[in-house]
Amino acid sequence: MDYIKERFKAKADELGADVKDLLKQHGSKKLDEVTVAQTYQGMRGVTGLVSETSLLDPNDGIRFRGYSIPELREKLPRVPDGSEPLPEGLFYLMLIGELPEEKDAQHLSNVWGRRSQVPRHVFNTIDKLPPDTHPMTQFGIGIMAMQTESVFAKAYSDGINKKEYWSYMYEDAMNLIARLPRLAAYIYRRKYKGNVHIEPDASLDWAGNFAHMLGYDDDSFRALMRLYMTIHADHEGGNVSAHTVHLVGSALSDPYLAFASGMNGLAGPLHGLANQEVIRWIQQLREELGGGLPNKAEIEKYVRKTLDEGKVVPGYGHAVLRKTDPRFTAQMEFAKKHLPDDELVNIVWRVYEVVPPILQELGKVKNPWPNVDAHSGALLVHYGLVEYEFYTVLFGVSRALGVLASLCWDRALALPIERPKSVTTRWMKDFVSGK
Ligand code: AMX
Repeated sequence: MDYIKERFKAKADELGADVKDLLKQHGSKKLDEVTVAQTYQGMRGVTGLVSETSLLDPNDGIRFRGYSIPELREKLPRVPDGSEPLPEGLFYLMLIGELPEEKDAQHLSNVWGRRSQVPRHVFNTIDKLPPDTHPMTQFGIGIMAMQTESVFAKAYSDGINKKEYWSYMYEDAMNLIARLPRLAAYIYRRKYKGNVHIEPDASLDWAGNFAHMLGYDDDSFRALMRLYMTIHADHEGGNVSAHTVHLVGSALSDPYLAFASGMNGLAGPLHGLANQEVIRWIQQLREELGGGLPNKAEIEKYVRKTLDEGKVVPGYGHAVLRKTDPRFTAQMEFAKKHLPDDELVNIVWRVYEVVPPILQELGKVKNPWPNVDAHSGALLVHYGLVEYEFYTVLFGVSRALGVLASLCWDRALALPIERPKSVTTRWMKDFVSGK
């Protein structure tokens, strides 16, 4: 057995025993109380899920196994002379719960490189779609087409002991992560680069090779891709994409089916699609003003117009966060180092000065600060990746790391099928009137 898989199994056995103990001793202890409002309003603030890979603090932002984004940028392995962490290292951290050594990240690069072959029929399926199909739709269909490769689905249909589920799920998760960059690059090159494809470079790391297959071989773009793939990977368990993968996986749907479902959630404009919306929104602002760097008064007018039209300001707000997203800050730091004079990036920074007080003024927006999506598009545009409809696919490739590591944990801990209770408004009215 691969040594990382063995380590995972040992950690899972250990935690499994802890969980058993926890349930035996404290299983009936109350964690929370649920209000009528929470039931109607997206279950906000209800603690009802376990996700081992990361934990979100409303003020400090995301921590992956206890490590913040600035800490990860310092402590995770990098390529020689590299400035940004390797996502392989983050995956190891989320899966095993300990910081990896360089050789562990390298090992994952090699394993994923070896497993990265995408079957021909997946490309053939994508080729049948109208070229203007949204890249996220193509991505979801491509993942579904790849489900033919699920070792879990095959083993389950052959008949396996439930104690072995985790092992097949793990194999599927590793294969899927390995293949996603190739699939995503295929979709990009087919739609935007005349269907001319670039062969993988086996000497590169997972994110570096992804950048290469997309057609961007600049060193700082590769660094950006490593950072991008790291910071978008996980945001605890309740966000739409992570929760969906967990929910669908709980029915023992294999990782291809579960992950494709999560990607359909990521494709929503209030979730992952916000990154494309941000760039579209800024481009419209520029068009209205005839180009150039808008001043603060012009931005303010545009923001107010957006709100008056009953629209949200994309890239701002969050269901859990209550401060500027550290993923926004990490990208801002990257931009200050690599592209401080870029005009679009400077617009993003100026928007950051203007939007929060306006949203605060509304009195209802719980978090007026920028989230991850407010910055990512401007960085990509700088390097020439201007096709903003593709941005959520990049987010999705990264998100695979967190949600699939989590799915491995779900099966290793033998979590049951998820099935919360729902009620009707009739039931609710009877309940509040004491009937
Ligand atoms: N612009 C305008 N209004 C906003 C707003 C924004 N950026 N963020 C929140 N609001 C509004 C809500 O629409 C809601 O209005 P309503 O009562 O009239 O329906 C009110 O403020 C209260 O909302 P909230 O409790 O602060 O937020 P939420 O938890 O319901 O929603 C989110 C969170 C992210 C969907 C919301 O802030 C939003 O729509 N933001 C813009 C889209 C975006 O950037 N999404 C990406 C989030 C990160 C990610 O998943 N990738």
